[in-house]
Amino acid sequence: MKITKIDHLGIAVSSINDQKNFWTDVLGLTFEGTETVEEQKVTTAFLPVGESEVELLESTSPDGAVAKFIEKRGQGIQHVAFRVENIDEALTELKEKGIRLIDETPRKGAGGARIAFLHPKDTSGVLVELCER
Ligand code: CMX
Repeated sequence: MKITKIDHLGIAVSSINDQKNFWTDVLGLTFEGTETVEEQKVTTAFLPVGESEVELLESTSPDGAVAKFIEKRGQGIQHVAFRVENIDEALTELKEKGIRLIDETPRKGAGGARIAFLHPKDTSGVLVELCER
């Protein structure tokens, strides 16, 4: 498995509209609009930072992963996403190594990426996303 970079940090927010000022006006990152990913029950906003990005995540439903995360822990880093060269190979390898896969096969993420999540119980408590673009 080859990880090439941190693709993005996923940050759960109660409202992209209410929270984006810090990331844009204060930090000076560029807001490039939003995209809703129904399958993940989120609206996302990517803000590029060098070769990586910050992804603001707003839930579209009270039973979505991001809504549950905010309910339990409040706003904050919800996942770390690593860019991989070949997500199918990576998932096969991780499964062989006994890592619990939330997604056995890749799903479609924002920006047309192929994504899959690993269970935080097997990853030092950090929800890890693999992402192939
Ligand atoms: N980071 C770290 N730990 C997390 C977590 C997160 N984001 N979300 C949940 N957990 C922990 C919980 O605290 C809990 O730990 P304890 O048992 O010690 O309390 C454990 O994982 C299980 O949590 P749960 O409440 O029983 O399970 P949930 O129903 O909340 O599901 C998870 C957790 C990770 C399986 C679910 O959120 C998931 O499938 N996530 C992947 C999809 C996703 O996050 N989509 C949103 C982003 C989409 C995008 O970027 O496009």
